Amino acid sequence: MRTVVIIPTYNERDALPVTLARVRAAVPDADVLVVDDGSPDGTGQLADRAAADDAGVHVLHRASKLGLGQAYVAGFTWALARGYEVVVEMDADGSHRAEDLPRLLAALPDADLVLGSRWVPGGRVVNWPTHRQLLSRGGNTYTRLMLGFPLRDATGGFRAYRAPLLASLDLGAVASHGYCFQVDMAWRVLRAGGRVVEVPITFVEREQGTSKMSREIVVEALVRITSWGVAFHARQTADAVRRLLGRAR
Ligand SMILES: Nc1nc2c(ncn2[C@@H]2O[C@H](COP(=O)(O)OP(=O)(O)OP(=O)(O)O)[C@@H](O)[C@H]2O)c(=O)[nH]1
Ligand SMILES: [Mg+2]
Repeated sequence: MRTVVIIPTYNERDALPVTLARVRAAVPDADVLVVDDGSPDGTGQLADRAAADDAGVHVLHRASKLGLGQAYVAGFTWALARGYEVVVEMDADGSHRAEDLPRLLAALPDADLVLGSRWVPGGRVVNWPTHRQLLSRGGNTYTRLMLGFPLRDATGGFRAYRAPLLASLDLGAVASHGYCFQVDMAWRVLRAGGRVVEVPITFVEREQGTSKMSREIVVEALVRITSWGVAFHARQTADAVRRLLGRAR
C-alpha cells in the first residue's frame, strides 16, 4: 500500500538526518513528508537538501510555529491529495523507533488506526523521567475515564491511519494543537466507526534537541479533554433518560 510517514519538525537539526536515514532503511517503500514550521535552526533547509538527494523525501514548509496539530492536518491534507493509502505520524526526535514501523504497518489490515502504544503489555519507555511517565499514564487514565474509550495510549504520536477513514473525517474542524490533538484524532476515528488497534512500542527519550512540551500544552489537553468528557457524559445521561421515559410510556 502506498505509504507516507509524516514527520513534523521544529528545531530538529541534529535529530532529523538520523531519523530520516532510519525510516528510509526500515521501510524503503514508504515516502516521507517533513512538515517544518520555519525552524530558526535551519531544519527546513536541511530537509530540502535531503529531498533533493532522495525522491522519496518531501518537505512542506509553513511560515511559523503553529502547533503540532495544525502541522499534521496540513500533512494529512497533502498526503490525501496525493493518493497515499496509509498515513503515518512520527516524531523527529528519535523517541519513535523507525524499526517498529513494520510491526505498526503489519497490524493495519485489521484496523483503520494503529497506535504505537507505550502502555500495553510489551510496551516500554527508555530513559523517560518519572514525572513524564506519571504525566503520560495519568493523562491516559483521565482520558479513558472522561471519554469512555478503552485506549491505553491515546496521547502517543506514533501511529498509522488508513487513508479512507482519515479522508472521511472533517480535518478542518480539528482545533487541537498539542498532545490533545492525538486524543482528538483517535476519538474522531472511534466515533466514525473506525477500528483502533494498539501495538506495543519502545519509546526512547530524545537525546538531541529540546522538548516542545510546555505548561500550555498540558493545560490545553486538560481543558479540552474535560470539556469533551462533560459533553459526552451529558449525552449519555440524556440518552439513558430518553430510553427510560420511552419504556415508561
Ligand atoms: N511542524 C511542527 N512540529 C512540531 C511543533 N511542535 C513540536 N513539533 C515536532 O513534533 C515532534 C514532537 O515534539 P517534541 O518536542 O518531541 O514533543 P514531545 O515528544 O511531546 O516532548 P519530549 O518528550 O520532551 O520530546 C518533534 O518532531 C517536534 O519537532 C510545531 O509547532 N510544528
Ligand atoms: Mg519527543
